Amino acid sequence: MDYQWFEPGTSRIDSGSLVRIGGKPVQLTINDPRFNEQWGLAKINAYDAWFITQGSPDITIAIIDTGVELAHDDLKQKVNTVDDYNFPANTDEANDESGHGTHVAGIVAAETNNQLGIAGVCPRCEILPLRVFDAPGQGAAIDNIANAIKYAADKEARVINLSLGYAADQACSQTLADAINYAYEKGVVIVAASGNACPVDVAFGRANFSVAYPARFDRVIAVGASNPNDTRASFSSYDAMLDLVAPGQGILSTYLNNSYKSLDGTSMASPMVAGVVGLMLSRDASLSPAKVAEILRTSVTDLGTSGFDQETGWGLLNASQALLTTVSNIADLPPAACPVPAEVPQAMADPQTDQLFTIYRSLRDTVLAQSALGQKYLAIYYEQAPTLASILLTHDDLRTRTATFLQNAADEFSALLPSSTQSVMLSQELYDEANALVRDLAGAGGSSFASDITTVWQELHLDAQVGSDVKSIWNDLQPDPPPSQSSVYLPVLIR
Ligand SMILES: [Ca+2]
Ligand SMILES: [Ca+2]
Ligand SMILES: [Ca+2]
Repeated sequence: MDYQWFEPGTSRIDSGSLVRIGGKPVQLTINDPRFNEQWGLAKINAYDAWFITQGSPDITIAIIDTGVELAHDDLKQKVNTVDDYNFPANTDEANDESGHGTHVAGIVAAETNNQLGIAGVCPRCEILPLRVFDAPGQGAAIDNIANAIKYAADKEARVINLSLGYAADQACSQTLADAINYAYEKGVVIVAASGNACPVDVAFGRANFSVAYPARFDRVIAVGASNPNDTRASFSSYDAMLDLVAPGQGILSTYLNNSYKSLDGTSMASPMVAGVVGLMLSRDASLSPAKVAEILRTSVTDLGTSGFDQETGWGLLNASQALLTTVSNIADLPPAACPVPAEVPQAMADPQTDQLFTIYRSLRDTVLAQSALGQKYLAIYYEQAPTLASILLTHDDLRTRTATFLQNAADEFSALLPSSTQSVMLSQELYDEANALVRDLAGAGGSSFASDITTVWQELHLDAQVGSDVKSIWNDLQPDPPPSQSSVYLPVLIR
């Protein structure tokens, strides 16, 4: 049976359930060829929701991220290219060089029923791309994120998606809190990722799962990731500050160079909620942020233990139920302010692993972040970090081997640091250990993870470099001049 793609308003709702038109079950034919791979849309009842509304171009959803690939065939009709902005570069074009923001944007509102790629949660909503991340693999300055939040509110975006953040045991930012209050008081609904476990922390058994900033603020809806089994995705951060979960594992969406990619992360769960909020506001533009949060809270599908629980919050996002739920007037939440009154366990530390962390952080900041090649590898690492964390959390042997490898390779990595004059040869033993580990990690992840990690490993050609000085290997690999230094970065990124 083929049915047309309904214009909004052609179907009716009665007493809380979908009406069958002409007494027959009505179907929407979604012709996006990869729609069937979008398990998350089925989980949140997006299909049922689209009988009620498919969204309105009057509702703008700001994506504060790495930018959006503006020319992507499944997005280009949907992006606002008048008001888009690149904050670190101070230019009026928020194109994406990393892929993350393009992926997030497709989840929210990819062009739907265009016989191409995927469908978006809010098919007719508008996307406003705001770029706050610098070069691929680099961070985002808090000032830029705060400015982007205020800018989105000034441009009358009704929803802001923040698939970014930093760990809850880092200092609370009042600048960020002020920007959130500014947008909230203008009626903007702010949705953010709860955070992902950091693989290096996981490897050493000291992962911090507390809900990250800015999701931690009450006025920001904190979204964790669920998996196809309706349980918390293993990498997904949670505590009493979590609001709800949405599908965030194996999520297919738009990606760089007009492509599509499947990724894991609370970064993928947050835009599911942002898209549903877009649908809610398309139906009733008068909803306040407080009302939206209350409707989301009361319309979820409960998971885990009955009622609120820390791992899945209120429960699983339910798009159609959210559109059928109404609430009476509800007061605004008190302003976001630092510190957030909630206990955050400090990461368990011991001097030996602290020393290793110092080496790997320096490697990230003073070596990898300083070259185009290093940035490319960092971007891939950030993107695949939730999958890597998930593998390490579920495979004890791989977790132990990763920690052992990071310990064994510390001398080699230290030799790469600018402060080092040490010459360290890459040994056959270390190469073999790394090779076996990469192979086994690749085998434990999905195809997108396996493909990324294998590609990087092959590109490094380390098999031909055994016996060479590790510093000269790296210098030979990256002839690019170092990029200019820029502002202060968030210490941990949810990506
Ligand atoms: Ca499409
Ligand atoms: Ca919150
Ligand atoms: Ca529950």
